[in-house]
Amino acid sequence: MVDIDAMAQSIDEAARTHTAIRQFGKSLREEDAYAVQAASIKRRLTRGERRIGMKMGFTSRAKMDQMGVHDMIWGRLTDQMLVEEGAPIKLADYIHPRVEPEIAFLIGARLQGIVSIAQAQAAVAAVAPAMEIIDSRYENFQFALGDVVADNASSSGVVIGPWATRDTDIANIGMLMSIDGEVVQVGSSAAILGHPLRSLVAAARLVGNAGESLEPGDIVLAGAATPAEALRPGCHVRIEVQRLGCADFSVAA
Ligand code: OOG
Ligand code: MG
Repeated sequence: MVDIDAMAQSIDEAARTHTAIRQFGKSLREEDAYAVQAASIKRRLTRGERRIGMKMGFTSRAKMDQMGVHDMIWGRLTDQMLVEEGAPIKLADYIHPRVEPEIAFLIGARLQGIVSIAQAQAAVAAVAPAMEIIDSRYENFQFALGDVVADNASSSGVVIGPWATRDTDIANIGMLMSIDGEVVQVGSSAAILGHPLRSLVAAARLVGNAGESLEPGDIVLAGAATPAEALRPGCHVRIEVQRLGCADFSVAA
């Protein structure tokens, strides 16, 4: 018997106290792992956090190869994860955080289930350059598929830049992430399933499988286009996305 609630509590505690835990390992099946994720998010919502959308994971080859997981996954975002520009984050609030370049969608109309790229695009209100701060709750930032799913796909922080109109062409735009002025990752939005909108199509299907939907006002992260980079004390991180502009945040010294 898998004790979903006990696992959810242990992951939630790990996140809350910034303390790494042992991996559950390969015996945790994907289906049970999503139940653990849902239960651990429920604990956060009970504490007063608000759901703001979802994130896709492992939608690029670069991310799959970096982490050794080759299945698409998803996680839930809450308002507590939003990082405001100009308010430095503290490393002490995390375990071993990393940052990665992303594209964010703002949902304008309900989207769920099997949809076409055109339908997905029509449901988008706006797109933005973004970064995700991921922080695995497992020792050494290592996990099997079930582990990372249970851990809400390592979701930890979200930085969103200015919103652009939904008809901005994002099929193949340059994405450049720099730390303290030095370029650390360069990629293209095309690395995300060939087109970031395909990630939104997958997002609609995956939340649909869970009996949920993407609602107006939701944020959806399409998944990183490049590998993630470790955060260091005092660093300043910037993402620059062609046609979409920039987003920034810093880490307290
Ligand atoms: C899991 C989350 C993957 C992405 O953008 O591919 C992800 C991890 O890498 O820890 O967020
Ligand atoms: Mg990500």
